[in-house]
Amino acid sequence: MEILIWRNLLDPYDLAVKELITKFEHIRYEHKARGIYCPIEQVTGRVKTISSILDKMQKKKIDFSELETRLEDIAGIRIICQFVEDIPKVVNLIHERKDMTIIHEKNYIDHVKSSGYRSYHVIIEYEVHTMDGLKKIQAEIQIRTMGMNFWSTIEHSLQYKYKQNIPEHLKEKLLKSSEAIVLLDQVMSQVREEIMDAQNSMQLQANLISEILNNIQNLYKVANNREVLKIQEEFYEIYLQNDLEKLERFHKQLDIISEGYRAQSLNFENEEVT
Ligand code: 0O2
Repeated sequence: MEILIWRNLLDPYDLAVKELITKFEHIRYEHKARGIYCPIEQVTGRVKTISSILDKMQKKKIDFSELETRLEDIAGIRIICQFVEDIPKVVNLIHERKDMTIIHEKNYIDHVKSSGYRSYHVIIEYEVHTMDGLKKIQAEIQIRTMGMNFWSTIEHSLQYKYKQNIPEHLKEKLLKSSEAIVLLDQVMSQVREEIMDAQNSMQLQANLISEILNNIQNLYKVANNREVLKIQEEFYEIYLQNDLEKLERFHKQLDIISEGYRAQSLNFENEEVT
């Protein structure tokens, strides 16, 4: 048996986790920037600890030579969604990607585990560039709602404490609470439209305010100070009214004013050249 240098083995997985988190967070960023609801609420990731790898190898009788092929979750990404309906949307997002190939999927939402565990797993093949060249690795993406995540985090701690031998009375409670999570997710789905509307308006308002303030800041460089001050006062007045439509109208007007100044400064530049 060769000496296994764990750092050499795990470094590409560490890179994959970092890259994948960045990529999924970027999806969130793009949605937010465009004021579109994002099915991804939160992204986390981790490289499995050596002790957890050793435990799983022992449990599943995996030899060191087959470690990277049989252990699919050395690199693990967790995507948390607000609503159950978001989960297939996230799965579709993964299907559409050209930089990750799906190996297989495990649907523990339709096929709940006997423990009560619910989640959707997508196992992907992902390529990382290292000093030694390209390396294809496997990664497990767990997709679940906030409720499902709350349950599995608690249950995971108990599994760790009781080393797979959770007492019966606790198992029962866990199963009951897992069903309660299903109910919670169902109720949240019923008010989903309203929640999404509220969140979209909040995001839209945040984007508008940041664009308006940016415009005012730019105007400050080229326009008359008194005029900019007046615009700023008008903005605060509208802001306090908490009326998204008025804010949108103000944003459009401000755009026209800024355009005017831009055109003026272009004319000025042209005059200088000639
Ligand atoms: P950790 O510490 O999270 O890394 P398989 O041969 O496919 O049946 P495998 O590889 O265990 O066996 O796959 P499975 O069952 O899909 O589990 C993969 C991961 O899902 C687990 O990794 C857990 O993270 C999570 N998971 C699966 N079942 C449960 C469960 O009943 N409760 C909780 N809380 N999580 C679960 P690890 O390595 O077991 O753990």
